[in-house]
Amino acid sequence: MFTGASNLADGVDKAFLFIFIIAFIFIIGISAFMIWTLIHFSRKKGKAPMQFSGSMKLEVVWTVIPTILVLLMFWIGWKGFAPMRRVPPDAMRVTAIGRMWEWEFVYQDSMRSKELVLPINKPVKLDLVSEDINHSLFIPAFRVKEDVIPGYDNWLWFTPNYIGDYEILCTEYCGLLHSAMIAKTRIVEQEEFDKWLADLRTASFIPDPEGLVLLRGTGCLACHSLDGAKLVGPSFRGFYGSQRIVTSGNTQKTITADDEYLISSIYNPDEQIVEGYSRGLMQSYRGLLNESDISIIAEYLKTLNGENQ
Ligand SMILES: [Cu+2]
Repeated sequence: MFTGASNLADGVDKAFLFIFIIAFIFIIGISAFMIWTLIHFSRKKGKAPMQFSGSMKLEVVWTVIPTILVLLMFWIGWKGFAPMRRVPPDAMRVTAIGRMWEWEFVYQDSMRSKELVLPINKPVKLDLVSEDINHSLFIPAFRVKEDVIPGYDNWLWFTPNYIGDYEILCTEYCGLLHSAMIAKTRIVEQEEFDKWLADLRTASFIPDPEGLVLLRGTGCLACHSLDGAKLVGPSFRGFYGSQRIVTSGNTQKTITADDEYLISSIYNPDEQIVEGYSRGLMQSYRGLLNESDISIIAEYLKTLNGENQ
């Protein structure tokens, strides 16, 4: 009947369905009784109301039945919840990092991936780490959701049991691009997973350019793309040496994107705003990036200009 894609989905769905059916019966029953009362005791019919007080039978009925129902809800809910906090000892460990505004997954030996690739039918424990503010990791298809809080060791686990691609969402409002904080989990056969992991290992042995490491580590890439896509701020692609129209105070002018402009944009981001973008969205990175960091970034940005330069 349901198509949850993890071992935990069944327990969650059963509790949900049970509570839903009871709520449904009650809303229909109560509404029907209210409508019947309105019609039956209408003033036009001229029925005299009956007066009475106290009914042991009624008191017992409306105490005992709801008590049984909520105890059943608790029991069914508990049976779905308890396994979520019992991790199998052989579970594979992956660290899930949340930051404004992306997810990153770290496999053994600090291999990093933007996509959570997992082998089918193998339990996995995700250690949840936030690098900035509160986030919450939610994989609807697996029926798992847990807060990702800075400085707090939260985790979740599940065993994926269907091959496929599923969405990972952030479900704790975390600022401007919260709604874009989406990643993918891909459940594959064991052999395909082994191959993917081996490729990831190979890729992580080729060191990234130092400038890229700085950009990534400082969180620049959440707002500035490397591929020309327009995010919160202008893309880094084709940036270096380009002519751009900026607003400084009330005056518009055309400037060349050079070292000086780069330093000014990083330390005083609101001073010169590129046409089509908004003021007040970027903090100053003075103290986080020094001038030698910026010249390393500048060297890296030059390599992003492709054939144009
Ligand atoms: Cu978030």
